[in-house]
Amino acid sequence: MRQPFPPGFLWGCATSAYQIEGSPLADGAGVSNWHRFVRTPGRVLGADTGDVACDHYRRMKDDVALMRELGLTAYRFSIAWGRVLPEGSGRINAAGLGFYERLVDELLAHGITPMATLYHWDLPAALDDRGGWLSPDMPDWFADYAQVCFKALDDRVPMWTTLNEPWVVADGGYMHGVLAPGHRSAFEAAIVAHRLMQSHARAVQAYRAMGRNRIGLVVNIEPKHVPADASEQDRHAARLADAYMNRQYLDPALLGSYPEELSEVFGEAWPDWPAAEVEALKAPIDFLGLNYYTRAVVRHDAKAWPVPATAQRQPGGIYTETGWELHPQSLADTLVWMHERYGGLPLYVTENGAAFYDPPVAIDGRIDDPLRVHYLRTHIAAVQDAITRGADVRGYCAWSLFDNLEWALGFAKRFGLVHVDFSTQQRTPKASARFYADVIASHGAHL
Ligand code: PNW
Repeated sequence: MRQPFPPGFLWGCATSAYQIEGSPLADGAGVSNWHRFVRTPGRVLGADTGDVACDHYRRMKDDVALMRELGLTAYRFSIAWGRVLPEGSGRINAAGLGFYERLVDELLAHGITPMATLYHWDLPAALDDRGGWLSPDMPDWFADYAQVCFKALDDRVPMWTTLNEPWVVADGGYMHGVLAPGHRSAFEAAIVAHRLMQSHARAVQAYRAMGRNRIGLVVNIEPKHVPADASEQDRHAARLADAYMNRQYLDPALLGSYPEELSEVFGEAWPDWPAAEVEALKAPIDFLGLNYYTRAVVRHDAKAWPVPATAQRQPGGIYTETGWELHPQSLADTLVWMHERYGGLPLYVTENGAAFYDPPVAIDGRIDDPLRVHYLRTHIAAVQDAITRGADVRGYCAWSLFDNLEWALGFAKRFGLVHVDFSTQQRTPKASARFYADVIASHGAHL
């Protein structure tokens, strides 16, 4: 028997600024690293950009009305740093900040809890020019920016997150280079990981001094499994993969230490950080956010870098359009693992969803996306399993409210519960949006 979802459990959708807003330079905003990256030939599929995206910056009121229609009780969005501080530090741009003030007011007027993320990958280009996440000044810049946001919005925003998926920032931006700024260096990635966690800790400390609500960290976790006939070498590779992707950020933030496997993963690129500096990465947070999409079944692979492991395709598995295996059981297991390893902190699923091929809008205006409905149903049930197994899970956000700019994959991959026609900006709720609305209306009883 599954326990019912607790009273007050939040039902949300998540988005991020650069992926949906458009109008990247409006009202005095500064250029971001992504604004540049999408203009670098060969970086983004189809040369797609966030110049218009879902035009949410201009359609915000209608979009919040749509959230209300679906019955969302929470909305997770991110703040574009360069709208607030065009040069990344120093001068505050009141007009840019004003957009988020209006968004938050609109959400509250519709009874929707705002969940604000300070950093979802769009860095002011002016800071990138000064070293970006490699710079030892980043923790100061980030803490200053965070305080501007807290000061303006903490009276209305009950839940904050510092960083979205620090692993993706370091790995995508500085190790493999598929995301902005597109560097490829293990030496840089190790430094960036450390600067990210220093910045997180500094923002949390600033919040403890001036905030009145709750602040946390959002990580992406992908459990690393091995096949039934795994060798000791396969198992070791899986442990390295787990340390690199799943514990590299949570351990310092919550336990004040880096996983010991990281020196093997990074080799000569792993800096010998002073113990006191590592201990200082630990800061008391109020909740953890989990972005969960898939698991990986890995084998040792000497050619893979930096972790000598590659994921094996599972015969009979269901795969999404981004090549991710559907595996809801791993969501339940991950929530229980986080609960046990990190001291029973309140947990939120801050992203969960799937890109599937969607049929075109039918004549009657409906879009049937049965695979996405199946994905959501099985994963929300997995959240309920985790609650039944004792994890303190307090909310769920589907990724994503809209089809949007899937970073380097452009607009080709659709994660939305709401279809967006990018030539007309017409929004059409898919069957998955209707399904989710019914789940919300029944507080999880109609799965
Ligand atoms: C997340 N991985 O990114 C991001 O937070 C979203 O902005 C993004 O649109 C969404 O997932 C869908 O991709 C991830 O390789 C990117 O494990 C890569 C991974 C995980 C999450």
